[in-house]
Parts: sequence; structure tokens; C-alpha cells
Amino acid sequence: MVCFRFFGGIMEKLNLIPFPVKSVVKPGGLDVGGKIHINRSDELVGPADFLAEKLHLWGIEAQAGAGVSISLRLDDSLSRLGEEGYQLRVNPEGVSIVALGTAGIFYGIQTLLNLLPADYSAAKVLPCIEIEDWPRFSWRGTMLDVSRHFMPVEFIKKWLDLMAMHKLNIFHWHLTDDQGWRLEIKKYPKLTATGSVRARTLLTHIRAEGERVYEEKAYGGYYTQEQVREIVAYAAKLNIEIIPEIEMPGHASAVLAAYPHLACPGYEHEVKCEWGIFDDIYCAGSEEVFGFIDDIFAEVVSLFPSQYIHIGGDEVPTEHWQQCPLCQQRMQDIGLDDERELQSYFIQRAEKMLEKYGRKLIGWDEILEGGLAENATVMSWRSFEGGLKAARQGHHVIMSPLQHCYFDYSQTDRSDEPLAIGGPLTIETVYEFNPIPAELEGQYHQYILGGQGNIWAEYIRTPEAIEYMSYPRLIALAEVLWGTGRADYSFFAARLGGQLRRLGNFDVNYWGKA
Ligand code: TNX
Repeated sequence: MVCFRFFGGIMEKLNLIPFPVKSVVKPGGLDVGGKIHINRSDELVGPADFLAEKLHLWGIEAQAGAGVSISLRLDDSLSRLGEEGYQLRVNPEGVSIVALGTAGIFYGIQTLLNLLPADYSAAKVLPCIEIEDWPRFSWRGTMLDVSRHFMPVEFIKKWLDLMAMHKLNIFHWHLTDDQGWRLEIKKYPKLTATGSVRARTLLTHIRAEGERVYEEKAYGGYYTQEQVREIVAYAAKLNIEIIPEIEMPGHASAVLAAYPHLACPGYEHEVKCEWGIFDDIYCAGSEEVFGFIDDIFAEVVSLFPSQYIHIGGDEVPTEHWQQCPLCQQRMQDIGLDDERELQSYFIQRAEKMLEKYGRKLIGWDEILEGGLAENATVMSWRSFEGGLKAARQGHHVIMSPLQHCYFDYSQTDRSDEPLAIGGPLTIETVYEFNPIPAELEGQYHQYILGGQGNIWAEYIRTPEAIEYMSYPRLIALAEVLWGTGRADYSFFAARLGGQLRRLGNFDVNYWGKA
């Protein structure tokens, strides 16, 4: 159903993304140009300040007792809308946003802002409307890989702002990988002193024929703990939870370059300058390794209040474990049949440590190999398969299958697309994503927490390039994860132009920008 609004002689589509679950457009409009005042209770000072700050962009100023009333109110009787749901009403007397919790108020504010014209100088007339809205999924995520290419603090904040605009609420921060460790850890300074710097960077595609071309200079960067705290606090104001990812037991070259004693004996390690899957993994036979990981977790949980900590767990070649006397001894001692079981043992120990800190473990779908840790949540990336398997075992799942959710793939097959790891993956394909595939039996639907778009950054070197690859595809994903699950691409496409004009206001370098 397309809703239209009619005022000022112009018929315009109700340009909201994600489109609300229920909306009824009424005759008439409310002019909010000029002054407004915000009525709110004490606990809503944060959302009210946020609203006032944003309205300022349109030249709308908040002043006590002046102009149109915008009321923000918590209401315990709205539990049917959940923590993030809200009611928004605009009528000739004013605006009201009511919700069970502050997150719902925040999302009502986002919708209100999206009802204002994309053009700041246009008439500031809101349509009279009644909206009732709530998310389909509680996990509406993006993942940013800052190991392959480092992104500055200011850009991370902009990324979070854009997420909030689209009602996305989980930022999965991929902080460690073979090509660079990017998080300050006080107890192990070499992680950043040595592990954050690689000697050079591959510029040509890893699978390209012919000579490889490199940028022949050292590349590095990391976040101090102070910066992390600042970003976590910034995200919290936007109803975004940050989930840090600390990769293990694979994708560990940068750690092992800094602290080689954590590897199986007999190998050399360096911070990698190319992309791919490497044999450099933590030794699973050494107790020192588990002590080290516990120390890392202790600092990580002090920085990130998130319920979940992501431990990676993907792409674990077991060549070194097969050759390593310590790993083989460990397997014998505890009666493991093969290295996949050793991989599972490793993850189970990580889970126990996290439980000690009151946190839950998430890993990529490879953590299913050799047996899933007791309470683990699975992030399914290679396809839906791992996620389906985990859900049927009663584990929570985040669906992030590469065929819908990999925004490091090119957006089209056109020859003028920038170098990308693979593709194409069109925006239509993103929009067709359903985190609950039809084949999953009803009793397991409850285990699917939601979905996530992943931006791996092997070939994405700058903030502008990150935006180019992510938008507009992320807009489609946001609607999928918030929306009702009734995908109608032409209805979405009709609203997309308006949303892109809004992104233009924030200098977003989206794909297709004129
Ligand atoms: C696979 S997805 C990886 C990453 C790469 C990505 C490139 C996952 C858990 N591992 O290390 O960057 O493919 O698309």
C-alpha cells in the first residue's frame, strides 16, 4: 500500500525508510517552521536534546513555551510495541511521541525528522499522521572491518549517525585481523606498537593474474582506549550497541608478529600485507595463550558494556596444529579425535572466560565445526546453512549470508565499478534478503535475532570508499531488518530518491551520486 500525503497542492509519497508498520495519513498539515517547544519528562532529556539539535538544521528552534508543541512521553501501557516501538501523532495541535522506553522515543524522533523535507529550506509542514511502529528484529547490524584499512574516529561517528538514521542498532567493530591489530591493550603494548603496522599494502586483486602492485609504505593506525570509550558513549546516545570482535584462533598474524610465543613453535610471523586465509593461528596447546586471551577479554569488557563479545572463529587452517607437539599433546590428553575438535575446544574455553565476565560469545559459523560451544550465538556468513543448523539446535543466530549481506562486493557488473573482492550484489538482492528463510520450521524462528551487513575492507581504503560501497545498499538492508518482512522493491525504490537526498545533506558519498 502506498500512502500519499496531500498539501500545498503537491502530492508526494510518504517518504519514510524504514517504512512504518502502521501509518494513517490524515487531511491537513502542521507548520513547524519557526519555533517549537519540547514537553518531556526528566528521563527524556537525552532524546529531547538530540531532537532540538537536529531541528536546528532546518532552522527550527526549540524554546520553552514558544510555538508548536512536541511532546515526548513514556507510557508503560505500550509494552505491546516493545522497547524500541513507538507511536507518533501529528495533528493541527502539535506532535506527540509516546513509547515504552527511551529507545522507542528515539526512533519516533527519527521518523519525525524523516517527515520533514530533505531540503532544509523548503516549507516545514508535517503531514497529519498517526504512526505505530516497531522493529521486526532486535539485531539490525553493520560490521566494519578497520583492520584491513583503518578508519578515523570522526568517520566512525558519522557511520553511527547514519546507522541511527536508518534505525540500525548494532555496530560490530572488526578490530583485529591478520593485517593489523587496532585496539590499545594496556597490558600488551606490542599489540599496537608492532601488531598495528604492516610494511606495505597490496593494491591489485589477490586473484589477479600478472604482477602484484603494492603501496610501498608502512600502514598503521589504532584506537586508544580513551577513543573507544568516547565512541561507545556516542553510540549509546544513538541507541547503538557496539560489539567488538577479537579474532581467534585464526586471523591472528598481527598478534603473533607482536608476541610470537603465542604461536605453535617453529614458524615466523609478520603483520600481513596481502589478503586471504593464513596458517598463522594461536597455539591451542599452550596455557599461556589462554592466559593472554583472558587478559585481553578483561580489558575488552572494561571498554565495551555489550552483552556479546565476538571472537571471530572463522577460517581456521589447522596445518600448524597438526605439526605442533603441544597441540597434539593437548588432543591426546583430553581425548580429541581431530583438529576441528581442538578448534571447538578453543572456542569453548573462550566462552567460559566470557561467562566469567558475564558476557556471551558470538562467532562466525565455523564455530559449528567440531561441536558448538554451549551458549554460543552463531553469525552465519557463508550462506544461511550454518544459521539454520544452529537455530535448529536452539542457538541464537544472526544471519549475514554473503549472497545478500556482503557490501564489499561490487554493486553492479559494470566495468567502471571500483576494484572489489567479488560481486555483483545488487540492491535488489539485498532487499530480497529474509533472515528467516521459508524452510525454517516455525518453532525455531525465535532464535533468529536478525541480520547484518558486512563491510570487509581489503579493497576499500578510505571513508569515502566505505560510503560508496555501503550506500544505498545499507538502506535496503535497514528496511528489511526493521520492516514487516513484506518485501516490495518497487515501493522501496519509489522512496529511495528522497532518502538519498537526505544522505546528500550529510555529504555521504553513496553509489550513484550525481
Ligand atoms: C571472509 S566473512 C572473511 C573475511 C574476508 C571476507 C571478504 C568472514 C567471517 N571472513 O576475513 O574479509 O571474506 O569478503
